[in-house]
Amino acid sequence: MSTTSTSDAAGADFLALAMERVDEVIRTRLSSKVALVDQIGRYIVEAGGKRVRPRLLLLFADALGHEGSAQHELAATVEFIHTATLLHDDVVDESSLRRGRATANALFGNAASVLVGDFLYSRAFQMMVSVNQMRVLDVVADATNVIAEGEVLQLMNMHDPDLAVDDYLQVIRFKTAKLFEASARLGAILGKADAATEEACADFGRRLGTAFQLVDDLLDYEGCSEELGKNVGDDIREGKATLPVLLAMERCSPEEREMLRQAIRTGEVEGLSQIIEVVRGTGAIEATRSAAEEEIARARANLDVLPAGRAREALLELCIRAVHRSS
Ligand code: GRG
Repeated sequence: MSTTSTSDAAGADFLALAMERVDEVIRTRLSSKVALVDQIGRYIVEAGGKRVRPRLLLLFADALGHEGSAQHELAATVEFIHTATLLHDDVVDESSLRRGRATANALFGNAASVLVGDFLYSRAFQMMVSVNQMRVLDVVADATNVIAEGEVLQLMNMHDPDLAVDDYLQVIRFKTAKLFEASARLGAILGKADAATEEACADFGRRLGTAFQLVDDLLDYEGCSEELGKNVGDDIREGKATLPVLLAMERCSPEEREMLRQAIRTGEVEGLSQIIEVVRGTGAIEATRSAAEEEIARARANLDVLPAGRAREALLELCIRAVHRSS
């Protein structure tokens, strides 16, 4: 075996071990005496998920020399916040499929879903307080507030076929990239990074998160529901103008443009397969992937501030997976 593959394997092992500790924290912190909280919390958490945000936090903490247990507590904290946003988002979007299963709202109803989201969100705050660092509270409180703003901005942009690309980008930086940024920054804070290093880590997270959402949005046109674990075409069904459709409208024929505009305005998609075909036919999916790749290239440049080693290698691997994924 080559030296590189040995160190890659060591890198993967250390992360897998750290994630086991995080899963342990998640299981412990999920528990509630209220049966329905316990049931829905476990339903969504045990459905899995890629756990990208906690990995990001652990990798920056490791790269910068942190060895304590605060990393596991905070990694679980960001995963709880992420899970709370998914529960709320599926209610807002009336989604029926998530992580390859019926959504919690489809199974337990909207009220229970929102309230258990509140439980996870407030439990996350108890967890972050337990770490006893003012900067941590500042970063997490700020991130959750921006995520909520992003979701409201998205609501305001709904059904607008004239949405500007910059306004779309602002939404994804708020609703998705902010939690990636916070996760990376928290790792840097635990690693006692200086201000410039912390900013480089945060910038990496922000750019990775932006690229991640761009890919999420293209998979809604390119992917298949079985692999994605959620329904394809949901965005256009909700009247959401994402980058693939915004770019497609710049590239297609006037008749096709009118069809796409009408779908965004009304969310009526009897011709969903035709819409998907138009978006695919314009090359808008490849263009969106290129935009994600450019963002990733800028993200990677930040990694020069980290010492070479297993964590930096794993962060590079995370970049590749963020763009080349099917779920
Ligand atoms: C509770 C703070 C709070 C806010 C509520 C509803 C809402 C405001 C925000 C929703 C934000 C949201 C769902 C953004 C999309 C983020 C995204 C790309 C989700 C999918 O993430 P993955 O692919 O999911 O990491 P898995 O299932 O792998 O964990």
